[in-house]
Amino acid sequence: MGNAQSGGIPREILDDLKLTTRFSEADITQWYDNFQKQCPTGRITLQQFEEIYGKFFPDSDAKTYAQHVFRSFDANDDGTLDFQEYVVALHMTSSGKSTSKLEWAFSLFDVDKNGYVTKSEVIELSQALFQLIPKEKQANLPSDESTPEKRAEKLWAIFDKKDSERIAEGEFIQAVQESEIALRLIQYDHK
Ligand SMILES: [Ca+2]
Ligand SMILES: [Ca+2]
Repeated sequence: MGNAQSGGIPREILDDLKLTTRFSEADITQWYDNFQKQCPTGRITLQQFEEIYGKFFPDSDAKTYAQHVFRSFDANDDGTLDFQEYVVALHMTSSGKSTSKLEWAFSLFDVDKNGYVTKSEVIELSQALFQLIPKEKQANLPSDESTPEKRAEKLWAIFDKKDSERIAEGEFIQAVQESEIALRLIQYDHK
């Protein structure tokens, strides 16, 4: 039963990742092989991570967003991610609204990791997300979503907080679960 080593990835890691991310065995195995080639040390640096994001977003500027994503997964702040952290990062950044994805989205917005999201953090992430949108798409956005600042205002209004207030994780998750607009504003959808 399941002793086969697919492409060198330890079975335990493969099973664990299949369970957490629902990615297919074939995809994970393929990424593992690529990861081993690109990162022989078994760890990916911020710079490599930015390069991968750059390939995902050839028509926009993903660098700032990539830095935020990296920060949110580099729990021990050592400037590297291992393969499992890397795949979970890919999974979390794909669109969706499961609780685990929204918990992660909260940690993405909580730039200073103090357990709350302030309006200035919302503005900071709105700017990073906006840079992911290709220029020609930016031109066609609705007028109340056409700049990072407007998008931050719109999102903050859904959170129903004063400018000086902050939002806790539970409130953040609830607001996004109840509002398709909020969900759309906290993530970039390739469609
Ligand atoms: Ca780390
Ligand atoms: Ca914070």
